[in-house]
Amino acid sequence: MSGLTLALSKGRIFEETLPLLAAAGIVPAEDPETSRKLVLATSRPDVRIVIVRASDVPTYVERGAADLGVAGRDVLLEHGGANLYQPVDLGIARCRLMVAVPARFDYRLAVQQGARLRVATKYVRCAREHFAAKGVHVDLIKLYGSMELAPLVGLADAIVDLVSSGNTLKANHLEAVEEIMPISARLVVNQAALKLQRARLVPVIDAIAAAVPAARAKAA
Ligand code: PRT
Ligand code: MG
Repeated sequence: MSGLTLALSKGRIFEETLPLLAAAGIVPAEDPETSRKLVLATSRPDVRIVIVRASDVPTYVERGAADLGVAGRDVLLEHGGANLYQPVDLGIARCRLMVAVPARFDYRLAVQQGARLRVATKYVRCAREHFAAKGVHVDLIKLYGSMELAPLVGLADAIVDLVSSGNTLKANHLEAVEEIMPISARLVVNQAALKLQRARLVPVIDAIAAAVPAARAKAA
């Protein structure tokens, strides 16, 4: 392939990446929310966008099916992402990975007493590292979504999930009790493509990186 393929997920990543792409002269020809197409042409004949699940972006880029992509730090940490070049923190799709419990559950006391906690999460890897570093014993329960439900039905004592406004926790009578890490989305680039497509890739990476401060100021 002589052109560039960019992997993006629908929703907040796509929306928040748009102004950064525009700075690199890349404007998608269609909106993935309304079109059902998975391959989108752009204003640049040498750049196309593929629409994939957020958690699949590292796989597409690592294996060279896409030359570059945008993925959350959460997704990259869970995936591993060791073979991906990660040149730019885009500062978009910001949130925090947090431990949350039902309002009636005394997390600090349970930790102090050395209780074994049942923790439901999609972020098993990050959760395991966090609790191991704290010396807290946990049974991790892998879920693929709606973690907030788990404590409500007695499946878990706590959850590890992404929080942005906090409204989802509040609506389910949960409280954030600990921050594991701040999250934002990163630009990820295939390492072989960086060598073979250098002349095309580097100006795109540089233009995106240059647009980050303005996008951040707007989001703040
Ligand atoms: O939705 P799908 O299953 O296809 O995949 P996904 O959930 O991984 O994708 P998407 O598009 O929802 O999220 C893409 C990326 O956005 C994530 O990988 C994060 O890096 C980032 N991001 C930023 C978030 C949030 N903010 C966020 N609030 N991802 C998810 N959420 C969810 C959170 O899991 C919880 O259910 O929103 C809910 C909490 O939001 P508040 O505002 O109520 O606190
Ligand atoms: Mg989602």
